[in-house]
Amino acid sequence: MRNFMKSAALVAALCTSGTVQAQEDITITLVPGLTTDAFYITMNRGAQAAADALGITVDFQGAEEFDPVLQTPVLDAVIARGPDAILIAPTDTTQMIEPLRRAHDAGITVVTVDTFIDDGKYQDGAGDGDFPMAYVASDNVGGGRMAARFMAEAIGGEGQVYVSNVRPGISTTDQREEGFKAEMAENFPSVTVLDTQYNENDASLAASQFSAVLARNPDIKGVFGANLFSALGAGNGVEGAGKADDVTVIAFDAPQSIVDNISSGLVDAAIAQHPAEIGYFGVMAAYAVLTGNSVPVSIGTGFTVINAGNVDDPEITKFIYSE
Ligand code: T6T
Repeated sequence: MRNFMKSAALVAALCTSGTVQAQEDITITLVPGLTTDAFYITMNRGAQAAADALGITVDFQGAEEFDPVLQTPVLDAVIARGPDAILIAPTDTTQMIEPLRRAHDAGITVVTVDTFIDDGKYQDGAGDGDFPMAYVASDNVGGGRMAARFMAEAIGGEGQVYVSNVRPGISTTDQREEGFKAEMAENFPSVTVLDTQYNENDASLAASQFSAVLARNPDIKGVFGANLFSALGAGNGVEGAGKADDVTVIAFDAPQSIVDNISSGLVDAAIAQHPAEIGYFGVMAAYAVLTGNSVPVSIGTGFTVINAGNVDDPEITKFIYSE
């Protein structure tokens, strides 16, 4: 029955004499990494803008923590309701392949946003997780390289730094760390990158990890917070240790709290992703597939760097994430 209704929506969408037009019966569900993260709240804002433009329905269903064990039952419930497409930020590159295959097998179009499954190269005939139709995201390796360049410049090209990260197995944050380390190794050989500290998206843990790293390495020069919670925690840890004048914090992501830390001088720079763009183009990609059009298998979205020099510019602050 569900498949019949899906085909009816598709036929309606295709009978448009060659023009793309609103199809009120197309439904798409956006499944974020977690519902309470300003990054995904902003992504949903972009997704809703695209839904309004197309006259379709997009809903937002997710878990409260970034965890494949919690994301899977949410996804199963979404599959049972049978939307035409699922846009999802999978919370693990391998553990979310089989749950997402269930969506694909049910005839639901899968597009991944922000994070990917498998190797992230879809529709190339290789790998277990080849079935999503598109991946819409920031260039996370490139973003990690940018963070390394800002860090190296701020610390004078030498000294010890570390990456505060979430956990291995998340495509985005793995790639940011990879890019950060590659840039340091290739272009800043006098910077030593210490062992990564994994915080499970817990900013308090990230803050206490800074104290522990500082105790072992009193000359530590910098911390790269590889996502919102890592960066927030790193900044709090540096502040709590009274090291704001000595330790550089480079943040990935730009909620208001991190932007406030730029204004106060605690954080040197934040690499703001464009999550609204990810949501907007994710919906557009799914809609294109559902209406019989081809889509690029990979769609890259932009960054805006926020620092003390531009933190009050409205052209920049429009990229601060919604709360
Ligand atoms: O950095 C974003 C997102 O890109 C990443 O995949 C997970 O963490 C965030 O949601 C920020 O908390």
